[in-house]
Amino acid sequence: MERQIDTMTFSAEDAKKVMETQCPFCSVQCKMEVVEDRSGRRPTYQVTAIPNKASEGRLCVKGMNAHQHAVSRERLLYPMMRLQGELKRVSWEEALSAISIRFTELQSQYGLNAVGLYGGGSLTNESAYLLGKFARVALKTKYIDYNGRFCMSAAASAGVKTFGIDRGLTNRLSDIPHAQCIILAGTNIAECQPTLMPYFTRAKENGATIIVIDPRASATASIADIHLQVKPGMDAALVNGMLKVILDEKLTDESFIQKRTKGFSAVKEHLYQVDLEEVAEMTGVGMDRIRKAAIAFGKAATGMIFTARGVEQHADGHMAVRNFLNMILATGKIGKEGCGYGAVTGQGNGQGGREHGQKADQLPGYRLIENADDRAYIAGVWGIQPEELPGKGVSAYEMMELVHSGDIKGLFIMGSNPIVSNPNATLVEEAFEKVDFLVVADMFLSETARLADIVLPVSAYLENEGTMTNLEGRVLLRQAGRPAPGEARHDWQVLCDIAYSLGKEKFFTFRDSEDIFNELRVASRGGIADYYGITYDRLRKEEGIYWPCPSLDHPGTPRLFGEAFAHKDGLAVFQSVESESPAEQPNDEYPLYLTNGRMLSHYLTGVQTRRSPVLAAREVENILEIHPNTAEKHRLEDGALASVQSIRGTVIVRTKLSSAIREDTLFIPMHWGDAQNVNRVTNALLDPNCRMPDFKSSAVRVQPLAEYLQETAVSTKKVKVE
Ligand SMILES: Nc1nc2c(c(=O)[nH]1)N[C@H]1C(S)=C(S)[C@@H](COP(=O)(O)OP(=O)(O)OC[C@H]3O[C@@H](n4cnc5c(=O)[nH]c(N)nc54)[C@H](O)[C@@H]3O)O[C@H]1N2
Ligand SMILES: Nc1nc2c(c(=O)[nH]1)N[C@H]1C(S)=C(S)[C@@H](COP(=O)(O)OP(=O)(O)OC[C@H]3O[C@@H](n4cnc5c(=O)[nH]c(N)nc54)[C@H](O)[C@@H]3O)O[C@H]1N2
Ligand code: SF4
Ligand SMILES: [Mo]
Repeated sequence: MERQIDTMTFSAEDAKKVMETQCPFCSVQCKMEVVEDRSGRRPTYQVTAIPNKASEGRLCVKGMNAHQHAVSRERLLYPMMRLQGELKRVSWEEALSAISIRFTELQSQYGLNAVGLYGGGSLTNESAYLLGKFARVALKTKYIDYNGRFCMSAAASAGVKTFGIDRGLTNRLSDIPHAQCIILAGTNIAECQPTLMPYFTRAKENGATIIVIDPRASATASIADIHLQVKPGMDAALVNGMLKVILDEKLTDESFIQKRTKGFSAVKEHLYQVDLEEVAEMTGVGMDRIRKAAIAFGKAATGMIFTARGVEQHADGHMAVRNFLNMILATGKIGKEGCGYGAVTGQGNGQGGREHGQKADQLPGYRLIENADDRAYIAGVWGIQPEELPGKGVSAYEMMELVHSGDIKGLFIMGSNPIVSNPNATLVEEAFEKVDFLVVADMFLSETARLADIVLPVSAYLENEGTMTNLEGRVLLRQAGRPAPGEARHDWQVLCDIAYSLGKEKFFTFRDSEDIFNELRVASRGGIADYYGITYDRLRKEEGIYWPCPSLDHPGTPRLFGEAFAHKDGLAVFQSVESESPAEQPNDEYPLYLTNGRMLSHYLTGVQTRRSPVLAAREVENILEIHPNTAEKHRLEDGALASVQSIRGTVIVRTKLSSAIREDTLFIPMHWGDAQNVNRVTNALLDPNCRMPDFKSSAVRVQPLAEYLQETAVSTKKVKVE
């Protein structure tokens, strides 16, 4: 029953392969050439940056070594199925038929919504689009969401509410050097999008003031003129303080506010109640520093604000971003050169991945699944009746809760390692241990794949052609350079194959990724993220095209909001924001804040970067960044193993003393699983506006590991005796 698909062949005489590609990791999507030479005893690889408009010919250490994971011996080469408790090799035919039989059984016994899908922002636009279509057309389930919920949901929903559109950067990167003041809030570009740093240093050379807002003096803070070392989760309050100063100093742009926005009077009213001294107390940032930063931003003729996960991954992440947007609007710094906002998108296709239907409430082109016109349009493109489309499902972590409670009985995961990346990871682990049927499509046996009933091997970036949309909203075509190893297939092929065995082949007759893109173009046509005018041919000739691009002769839209915002009335919307503290405050038992984030050489849960020997060797285990005074107080020496506990769980990490962090705050990177997984500790409280978890502020205690083990041994003994 297997479909015949054209596959690329790799002829023996083809000893030297020159592959033009894009880095599989972050949202910059740096272009590079990888030369594979198989003429010697062992293949060798040479990587060279290709000049392009985003990275301007730079690569960071992850990009330089990305090919190592793609050619790793740990790649999955054939499908596997759990038989007598162990994952064993099976044929594609066996795997596909088992999947369709089990999904069909579960759905006929428990209803269509007994099966859920979980996608990712590393997938190409084509695969992300097809996953959304597969959920709604092949499985007819409402349960689909993706890892971008943890990444972009706060900034995306804030952009939609304030501007009427969510595109990571409102301008192209080349605007940055023209900004005279730049705020970098909760964004560590030096480690997370390193090839973008020269844009900021160039702005500084041009005289810009750089303001960094971060509880740590991060690598990015090294270029700051003003560093506001805020308490975790207090960004919204800090901006209230800054806005108050801007208002008091009459640095608002009244004509812009009047002509281009609405809702300012309520914000003004609200700011009258704000007391700068209280803000300083709440945020841990001195009044003079708040004033200095606010005046620098307010007075600058041009300016930009960038936020990332430090601001956004909180239960008030949406509102915190909206307050930064209030500051942009109040000072009229948008829609012109050197002015604008950037939600620094995370994953390689974190932008495109959030536009075309992987989200619980969404249809392609940012259409909404609960909007009757949007449903009718997409049903027409897909050749079904609008009534056949399911309604909206729930967010990523809420899906995990439904798996845990047994409401979702079968789960299909493509491009994520949720067991490590979800907050409150212990619940997810328990959920996956008891779920009836788990299918994972991955390149490696990740922590999540280890628990699957069926594992499907997929192609890597060097092998899989498709489009990716970078953080600027620029659509780029990534070519395939080599065949997938073993029996691995492309994500989109896997989806077509399962649809075929479910008897839904007539909706999934695609022969290549361009075919899918052509359907996506039509599905997005007239939507907010309109790709209709973008074709593979154009992408081959032009160096990427900024959406919206509604027609074949449209040049694309590098800068948004020059004349009007995307709301029907053309106006941007102010929103007054309360200064709230995070739900979990330090107390006697858990006296410290814990936040978390990234380090340069690893990527997300490390499934890929740990398979790259050069990257793996740079950071072999997880660490705890702790201020020397705090370490002393808690009897910890540099290099000692420590346990960090919240009410949810414990993580074990090696102490690294650092005076760059606040004394009341700990920082642990997110790249490790199992006992080193910081998400065993993090808080799954969700933002009511966008369902972003409160990843970056938990109350914890810390102690030497030996002490912790002794205590737990005593308490387990006690339990046993009782
Ligand atoms: N090397 C590397 N690069 C990556 C990734 C990776 O895993 N590794 N992942 C990619 C992805 S998917 C993403 S989403 C991006 C993430 O990019 P970033 O959001 O820049 O990364 P983080 O390290 O999570 O957080 C940024 C900073 O926020 C600070 N922070 C923590 N809590 C708070 C707070 O309450 N307020 C403020 N203002 N700051 C706070 C942290 O100290 C940290 O320095 O990076 C992308 N690039
Ligand atoms: N504590 C804490 N937790 C966090 C965060 C944080 O800052 N702090 N950040 C959150 C953020 S912003 C994000 S984006 C998430 C990400 O977390 P995850 O969604 O777990 O992302 P990855 O670790 O990249 O896992 C991707 C998996 O998909 C595989 N993969 C890569 N490319 C492809 C592909 O093209 N196709 C398929 N089928 N598989 C592929 C990889 O091998 C890997 O196993 O983590 C979130 N979790
Ligand atoms: S990780 Fe990001 S900055 Fe580094 S090479 Fe890849 S795309 Fe470029
Ligand atoms: Mo992310």
